[in-house]
Order: sequence, then C-alpha cells, then structure tokens
Amino acid sequence: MPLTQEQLKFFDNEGYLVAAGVIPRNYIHSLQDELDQVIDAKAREYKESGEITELYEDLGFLYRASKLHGQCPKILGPVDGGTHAGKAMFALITCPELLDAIEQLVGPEIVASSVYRIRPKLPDRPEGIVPWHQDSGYFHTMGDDHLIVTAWIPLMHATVEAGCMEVMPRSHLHGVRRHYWAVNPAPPLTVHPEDVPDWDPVPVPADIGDVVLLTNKTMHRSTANLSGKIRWAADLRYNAPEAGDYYTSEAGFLARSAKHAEKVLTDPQAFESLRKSHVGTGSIDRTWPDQRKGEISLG
Ligand SMILES: O=C(O)CCC(=O)C(=O)O
Repeated sequence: MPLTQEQLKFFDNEGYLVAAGVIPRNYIHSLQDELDQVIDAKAREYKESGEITELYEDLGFLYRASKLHGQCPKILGPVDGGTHAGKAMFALITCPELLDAIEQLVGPEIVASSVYRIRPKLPDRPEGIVPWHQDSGYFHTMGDDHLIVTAWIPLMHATVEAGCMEVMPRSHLHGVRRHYWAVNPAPPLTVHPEDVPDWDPVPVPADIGDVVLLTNKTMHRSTANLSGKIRWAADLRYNAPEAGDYYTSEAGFLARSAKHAEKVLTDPQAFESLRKSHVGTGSIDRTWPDQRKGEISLG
C-alpha cells in the first residue's frame, strides 16, 4: 500500500509521519524469534559459566531479557545497537513493502544505511531515555543536505507508557542545531537547550506493522518506559547514494536499484559478513562540545 499524496505532503511539511500497516507482521515476528534465540543461547552460555542462575524460560520476548539483564547486564550485548546481523534483520531491512514507501521519499536508488539499531528499552531504567537530537548530529556534514530517512519500527506495541518516540514537528526546516555530548546514562548527543524550540512535541505511539518515518534533521527523543515490558524497536535508515558515506564506522549496502541491479545485496550471509568484517574509519567531521570533559557548562 503506497504512501498517499497527503502522507507525503505531511512528511515534507512536518518532518515525520506515522505510516500504519506498512510492514507485514511476519517480518516483525521473525525478528522477534531471532532475537529470542540469540538471547536464549547467551543465557545458556552464562548459566554454564555461573553468571546466571535462573533462565526464566517461561517468560516471553517482552519480559525475559529484562529479568536476565538483572542478573547479567551483558546479556543484551549481542542484540543491542547495530551488532545483530541475522537473517530476519536483513529481511526487515530489505522488506519490499518498506522499500516501496522509502522509494517514494528518496527515489529508486536506495542505500540501506550503515546506521541501524535494535533498541531493547528496559522498563524503569535510564539507559533507554534518549534526549533530543537530530540524527544528522551523529553524521558527517556531507549528509546534511540530503534526505536520510529514519524508519523507526516498533517490535511490540510502543505506547506512550512504554516510551515511544516523541518528535518536534517542523524542526527539520531549520538546519542542524547546536548539539553537545551530555553527561547522560543514555546516548549522550543532545541538542543544546537554547536550541530546543518552545513549541509542543508530539508523541508518536506505533504498533507492530507501523513505521514512524523521520528526516535526518527532525528533532526527536524517546521517553521513559513505565510499562513493565521491554520496549523493543528497530531504527533503520535509508538514503539515495548521493548522500555519500556519512557514517563510516559501520557498513551499509545497496538495497534497491534500477540502475545497478547487479550491485543490490540479496544474500543474508553476505550481509552478516559485511557487517562483521567492516573496519571503521575516522571520526565525524563535527566537533560538538563535551560536557563530560567540562567543555560546556549550561547555566
Ligand atoms: O528508539 C529509541 O528510543 C530512540 C531512537 C532514536 O533516537 C533514533 O532512532 O534516532
């Protein structure tokens, strides 16, 4: 089901869009199963080594990792962030229905960005409370004048209570704002408080199958998870090749192409090798002040 003209206009004007029912549910269920399997294997390994005493085998996707994390925080290591590169992850990134919607935004040549993340936001913990930022704040400046679409995909029903995303509408229209590296238990890059607009943010709850689309300059954050469940989500990014290699620490790939069909990555094993063998180069060409080093003090 393509995005309507009205949805496309809303995305352009507001800098975000909640597109309901874009992703067939089986893609999400397969990724849930795959993540469950990774966590189960790790739990058994840590039980063997004595780092875990209780496996919590009867708890499902929304609860088990939280209980395991209570005994052994490193349990989430293989799934948290951009480390997981399994078959279902690749299937979601290359899901044709999702790419159809992305094509409407970036055109027929689609790069699946090197920057994708799985976010198991545990209940009542501070690490998943992500402060206001624009994704471009993390990237090389070469990406600033290009559209890099974030596709934020809930792997459960992400309600306000569970700490869904919040967006600042129309914030994408004013360039990349001042950021700084904050003293923060969550990802530390933050928009400078003087640059946070005083208009109202919009929470964007979303359910399985939905996708929250953002531009790379849309300010967004995610709030506390008070639901008692793990708020699982995947955030993927896509752009046209012209945006360049704006995040060199990880590997992206061509996901769809009318011009170079032979270069499109179609093999999940090649995806896994690409991710695992990539050697990152350099740091980004922006220098944000670092509160942790005393480079900025906020009055
Ligand atoms: O999922 C979250 O809680 C935050 C995601 C985010 O900030 C992002 O996708 O850039």
